[in-house]
Amino acid sequence: MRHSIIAVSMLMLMIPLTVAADATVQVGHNRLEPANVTIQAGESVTFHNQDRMPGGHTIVADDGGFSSPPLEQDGSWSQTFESPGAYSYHIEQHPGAKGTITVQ
Ligand SMILES: [Cu+2]
Repeated sequence: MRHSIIAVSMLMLMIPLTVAADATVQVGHNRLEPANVTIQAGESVTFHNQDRMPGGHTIVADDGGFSSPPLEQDGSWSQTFESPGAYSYHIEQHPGAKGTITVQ
């Protein structure tokens, strides 16, 4: 009995970890690592800004479909993608830093 309570408690602790980030992109000056990621519909991508930038780094969809707030150094932001497709994006402050999120 005690063991099953412990097992259930451990499962409940694991749930937030499994729904957190399905893919993570590291963001920096003119840098996205990896720039291209593939996820399943309903999963999310977390962008983590590593570099200090006046005003922060902003992640924006090329078509304006999504946009992050300005990310300070060590700031993170997640976007969930419900519909399959290819989503092109870039860093607003570094337009040459481009990537694609493929949702299957
Ligand atoms: Cu920068």
